[in-house]
Amino acid sequence: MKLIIAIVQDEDSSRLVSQLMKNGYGVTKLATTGGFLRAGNTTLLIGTDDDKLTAVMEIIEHVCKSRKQVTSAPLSVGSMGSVPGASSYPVEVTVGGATVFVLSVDQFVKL
Ligand code: 2BA
Repeated sequence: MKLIIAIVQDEDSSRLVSQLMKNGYGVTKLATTGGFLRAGNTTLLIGTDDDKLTAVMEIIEHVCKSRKQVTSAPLSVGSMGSVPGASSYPVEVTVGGATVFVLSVDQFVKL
């Protein structure tokens, strides 16, 4: 069995959960925050049999679109890190489609 941890954009999360549920997969949805953008995203936990992994990946890939987003990054000075009070500058980053981790599950029990 596999545990798929998929970090996706909030905009894609409802449709992705619907598609997964429609195809018979169990899903847990967590509200999370990305460390870089400090913006909300969604993390889905999907436990499934090994032979369904590819099918789940295809659904995630089909639903989750990558987007450009402009954010502000703090000015930093070498190893000193960000400068308090200093202005930030805009950077364009590509977010999404999905950041996916696949873990092998030793045991799955419902008590
Ligand atoms: P965030 O950390 O908010 O990152 C959002 C997007 O910002 C990233 O998209 C990437 O395009 C960009 N980005 C991240 N760190 C950067 C940096 N140091 N310099 C320039 N651009 C940077 P994704 O790579 O698609 O990641 C989307 C979200 O997935 C991340 O949100 C984070 O919540 C999660 N994530 C990504 N890689 C991860 C990892 N190795 N471990 C845990 N979570 C991860």
